Amino acid sequence: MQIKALSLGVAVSAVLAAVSCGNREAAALQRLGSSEAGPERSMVLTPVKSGTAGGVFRGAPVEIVAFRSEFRFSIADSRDSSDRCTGKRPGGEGLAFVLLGSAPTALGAGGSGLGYQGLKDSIAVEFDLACSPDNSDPEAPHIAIDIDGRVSHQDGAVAAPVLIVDERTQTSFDDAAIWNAWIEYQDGVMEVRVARDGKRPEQANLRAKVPAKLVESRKLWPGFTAANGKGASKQTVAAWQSEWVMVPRTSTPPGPPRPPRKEQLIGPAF
Ligand SMILES: [Ca+2]
Repeated sequence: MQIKALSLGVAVSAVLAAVSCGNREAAALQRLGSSEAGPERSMVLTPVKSGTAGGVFRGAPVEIVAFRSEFRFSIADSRDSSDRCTGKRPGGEGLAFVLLGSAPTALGAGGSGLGYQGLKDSIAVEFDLACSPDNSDPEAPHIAIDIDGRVSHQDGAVAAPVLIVDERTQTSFDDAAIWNAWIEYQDGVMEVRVARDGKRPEQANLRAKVPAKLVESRKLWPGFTAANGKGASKQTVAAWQSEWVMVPRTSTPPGPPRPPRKEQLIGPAF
């Protein structure tokens, strides 16, 4: 609990210019907490230091009806353990892909809050490394969808957490390899896929109905948060590309649909 208190209200630390692909205007990235630019336009959300929390958000909002986002991430150099169950996996707490309904000015709670807990009016996909009994976490790395800054799987998640563990090797997305994640939203349904081999799985790992009002037809700041607890990992978003399906223009008669806005704000081209 001490870690959460320390991490609340971390102020904006910097605004980084970022190159966008195929856009009329360049978007910027807004950095929070411990995050820092890494090599090849990656973003290191947390260093290998316990108690740190970091985030990075699109500096300008999008107004969308649907989207696809793909990102590559790694969780490496794990030290000690943030896990408070029996498993004691080494490393930090994990990271979250966040869609925030207000301009990002501060991180949420760190530690088991992943830098997301307490960020109201939002929806997130968590990639949780450490079992946290107060959040009703399973004893293994898992993904889940959280809303309104609530990370407890009893009161916050919109679907049961899904374990991402290789049964044979017991490895997961904390194995220091590059993992890919695909997050897609359309018509009130969110799908999440993860893979270690870079190939988008046909079947979603997690598919859930989510409140459309948290995503559609409003100003939305997408980004990432991450945190370390007692243990620590270097948590990096190596690349991030998105296709935003923008809110249609209102005109009479209705004009042709707008093409999705494609952009890559982090990392080298996919
Ligand atoms: Ca956790």
